[in-house]
Amino acid sequence: MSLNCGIIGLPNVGKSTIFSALTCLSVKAENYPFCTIEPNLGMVEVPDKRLGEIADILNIEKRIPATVEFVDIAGLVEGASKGEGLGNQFLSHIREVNVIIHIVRCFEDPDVAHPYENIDPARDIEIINMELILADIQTIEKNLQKNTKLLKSQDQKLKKNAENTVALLERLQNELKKEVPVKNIELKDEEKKLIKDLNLLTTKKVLYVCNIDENSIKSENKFTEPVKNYATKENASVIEICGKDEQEIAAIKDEKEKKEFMEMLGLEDLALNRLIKTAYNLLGLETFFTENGQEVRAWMFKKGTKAPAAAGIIHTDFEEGFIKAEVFHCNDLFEHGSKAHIKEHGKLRIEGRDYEVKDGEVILFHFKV
Ligand SMILES: Nc1nc2c(ncn2[C@@H]2O[C@H](COP(=O)(O)OP(=O)(O)O)[C@@H](O)[C@H]2O)c(=O)[nH]1
Ligand SMILES: [Mg+2]
Repeated sequence: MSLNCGIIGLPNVGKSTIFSALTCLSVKAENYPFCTIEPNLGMVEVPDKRLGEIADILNIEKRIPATVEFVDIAGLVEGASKGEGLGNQFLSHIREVNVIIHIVRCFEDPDVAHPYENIDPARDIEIINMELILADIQTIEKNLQKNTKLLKSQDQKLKKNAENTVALLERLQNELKKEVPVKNIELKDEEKKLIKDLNLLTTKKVLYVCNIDENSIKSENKFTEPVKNYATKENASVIEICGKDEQEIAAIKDEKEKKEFMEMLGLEDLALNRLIKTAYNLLGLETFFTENGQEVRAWMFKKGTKAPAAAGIIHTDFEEGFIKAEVFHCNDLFEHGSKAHIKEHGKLRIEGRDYEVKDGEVILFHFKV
């Protein structure tokens, strides 16, 4: 189970600023020996204060949060789908992510050039989204050619499948030409299956981030309204961040100093934490915990996951050899203060294969190998 977020937007909107703030926030290298961080790729811990609270009560030092991968995808400019800028290179990066974080410039700063000179968030969003739509139209065209050939196949099954695919692709193409992203087109489950491998860019969940001025946190920023309207129309999420402030805060290592600085800015929490949580929620992700006396660890899972599949997130062997799960909720631990008390109050349950794991549960899986 992993969550990959790709940061996109026009040049100079603050992508790298927000990316570097996010990635300098967190991640202890000893926990993630595998995360050789490339300049544009970083692992970020999912903020969840329950992890520390559980570990404190159980007296366990080592805590391992869930992580999200962020990619700073540069090179998206008008004409990218025709090969401008880095051209198709960035498009292939976007194909691999689960969530698109679309940064929109809502700050005025004469020292920072804007490729179109004035600040106009709706126009900027449309330029980027148009490139995504054009890229999908190209992908579909290529696939249509392939499937049109199969219409003449002697194999009836192949032929039938090609007929369905061609009809669907033509429908999607028509909608895309009207600038409707694929995620806003109603599709049956079997239709979704037909296009799954195409990895169309406009099927991805989008989180719009208004990068606002350092001065406008407390006051109204006049540029965010059009972004909110756009997001509502598209059923997308939107949050506001001041990239510059967040970067400065993230760079402060001393916790007390950091807190004071945030108070001075009038911030209760890092906007970056909100960004991570929002991306998490967008995909319907939740968290369960494991604890083995030596470490407490948070794991992300998709809402509705059954116990064996949840065990499989830890290790595939756990899923195959699943026997049962010992489960309690972290809130019961907070209320009763110890595992022994949880048991006394009958809050420790044994659950089987059909059990749906819930957010906040602490689970011990039993399995045979
Ligand atoms: N005034 C102001 N400048 C910002 C803000 N965020 C980024 N910048 C500046 O805008 C310029 C471009 O930012 P960068 O993150 O490199 O943009 P990218 O091209 O989207 O990666 C840099 O000089 C940043 O310092 C902000 O919130 N306010
Ligand atoms: Mg950049």
